[in-house]
Amino acid sequence: MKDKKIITIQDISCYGQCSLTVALPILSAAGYETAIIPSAVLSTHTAGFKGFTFHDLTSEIPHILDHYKKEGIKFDALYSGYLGGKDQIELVKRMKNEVLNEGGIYAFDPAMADQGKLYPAFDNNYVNEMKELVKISDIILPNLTEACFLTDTPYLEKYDEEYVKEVMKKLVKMGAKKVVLTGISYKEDKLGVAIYEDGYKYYEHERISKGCHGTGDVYASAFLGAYMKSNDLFKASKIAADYVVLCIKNTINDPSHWYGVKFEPMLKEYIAMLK
Ligand code: PXL
Repeated sequence: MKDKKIITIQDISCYGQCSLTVALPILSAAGYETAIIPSAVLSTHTAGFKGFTFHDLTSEIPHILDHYKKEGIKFDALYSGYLGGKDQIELVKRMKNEVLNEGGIYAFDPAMADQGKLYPAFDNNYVNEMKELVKISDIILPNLTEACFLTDTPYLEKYDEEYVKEVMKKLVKMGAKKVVLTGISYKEDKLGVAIYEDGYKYYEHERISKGCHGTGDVYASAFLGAYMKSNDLFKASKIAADYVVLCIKNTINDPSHWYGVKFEPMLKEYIAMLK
């Protein structure tokens, strides 16, 4: 069987355990050749560090894509995460058209908001443009905040299954083929993933803490690695959730590690789950 290749576009936060520094090791551990397009280079992520640097790489991306087109370089999956700005949305569309193999998967992690708020770099204009990527996504992996922004739904802290189903249906109506909605909680001590494919499913697991930074990126990467092996949305969602729980458990007792999760020592458990 031909080995599968993935291309992912997201930022390099040089320090802080998110985006490419998380996606690349996890997808490599899952066994995939993974190419990267850095959307921007930052000294750190933007959630908690003061005075981070930001260098936008938008102008370089068309040249990279032109080169791939000439060389006939193509991939079995495209995974987009944190982008450097709204001009890159058009470039992600171009990537789907030009570097994704026929039958390849576009996995879209909106990576723009959490806990009811947009990340500092983004505004409503960006949200509106990001709706274009919902339309062309094979699998969208938002948290509830991102799903609410993308569907113009008021964000609620307490909600029921009907509310979650409604948000997911809106994403499907907009064009997303499958939805994996993370961080859904119906009970105080539980957290879970809501899945919408032919119908609604929910995988519930223990809640370890209020939440750690970077778990969205760990989740999306671990999900894609598992999904490309099994084509089973529920199974991949569960493996990714179980892995994130292990990573959080491995981190919470170290208060100095507030900026990300120590996912690396748990990679062997992730690999075992994939077997
Ligand atoms: O984990 C999402 C993320 C990725 N990249 C950068 C971020 C964030 C979240 O804050 O700031 C630069």
